[in-house]
Amino acid sequence: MAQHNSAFDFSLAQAFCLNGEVTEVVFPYGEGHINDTAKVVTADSQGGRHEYILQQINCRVFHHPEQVMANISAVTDYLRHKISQEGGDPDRETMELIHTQDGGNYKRQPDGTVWRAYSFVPDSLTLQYCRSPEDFYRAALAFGTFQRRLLDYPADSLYESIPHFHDTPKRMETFRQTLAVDALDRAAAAAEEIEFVLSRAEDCHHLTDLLRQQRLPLRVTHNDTKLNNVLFDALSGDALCVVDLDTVMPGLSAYDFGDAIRFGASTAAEDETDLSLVKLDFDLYAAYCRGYLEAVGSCLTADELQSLPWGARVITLETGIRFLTDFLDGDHYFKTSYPEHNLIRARTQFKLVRDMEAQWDELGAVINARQRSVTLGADK
Ligand code: GN1
Ligand code: MG
Repeated sequence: MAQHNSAFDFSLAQAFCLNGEVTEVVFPYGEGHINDTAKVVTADSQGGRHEYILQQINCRVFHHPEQVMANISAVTDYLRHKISQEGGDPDRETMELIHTQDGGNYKRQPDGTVWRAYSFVPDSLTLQYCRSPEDFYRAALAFGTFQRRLLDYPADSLYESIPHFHDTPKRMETFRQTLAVDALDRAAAAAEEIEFVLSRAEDCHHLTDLLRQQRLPLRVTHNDTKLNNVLFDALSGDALCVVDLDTVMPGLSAYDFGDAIRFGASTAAEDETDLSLVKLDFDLYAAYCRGYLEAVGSCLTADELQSLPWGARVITLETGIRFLTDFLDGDHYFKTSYPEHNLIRARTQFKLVRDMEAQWDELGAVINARQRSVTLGADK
């Protein structure tokens, strides 16, 4: 008997070249804040079992889904080739898009929704938090390797799937405008958080100034490097593959390093209400530095390495600003489960920023120490 959530349209599965008949659907699946995801299981005529991810692209966030899909298709093709050349297993180390029956890579439904399908990597799992620094070290290897494999990719051939995505000063500008309107009279409930943001206007410029001065190179970056965007091998525990490539586009190494720290080095969930539980875990931070620099450190410039702790501080501040803006605006962007959800999320981000500020010298020292060992060739 097929088990499924009634909200999932089974006919959709027929639009894609899935192997066999659908036997099971889990919908919604996963923890994403933007797209709607289903896990679909099929059985072929020999009784073989196959698993897929079907995902509805949020077109309020991604205005040009065809451009998002063109980026993902080009980048995953490139990665497959690179992984094969390196002697890896492309079926487990990158995502595989499943084509539609008419040869496309997405399907627009009569109701206007846009869907795509991926193979589900067998025997893989995602983590919402690190069980140990080793998990985070492994995730860092995966994100660092992803960036290293794309070093030669022609960055200007990619579409900017969300323009100004990590343009923190622009995020600040949007925050100020939203605050000025205060459409739902919510500003009073967030007075402390608003003050927190306004007093850090200068920090928002740190990375974009360096970029403008051409002191940091544009790379092909992932831009959404949450721990739960890494697949781990269920058996060995190794990080296998980086997923959620919607925002792959030109960016700074500091964005990817920073977003990973923001989420994965926190001791609590992004929406933890008890702020005394939310801390930046220094051991997790150090474990991430080790894995990331091991995978890609020798390819980064000295200024880029120095920018990494700033990436953590700026992206965490930026994400808090985005949550707070969405709270003031009436929760149109991120999925929420209750009215203060975005405010709660903003608070955890600001708590992490405070922790980073308090441990600022120590965060830099970890990078400096590893930079020295890489330069001396001792990082083996
Ligand atoms: C969104 O969809 P998800 O959960 O991977 C968001 C990220 C935020 C993140 C905060 C396209 O990511 O930028 O950092 O939520 N993605 C987009 O958890 O806005
Ligand atoms: Mg995402």
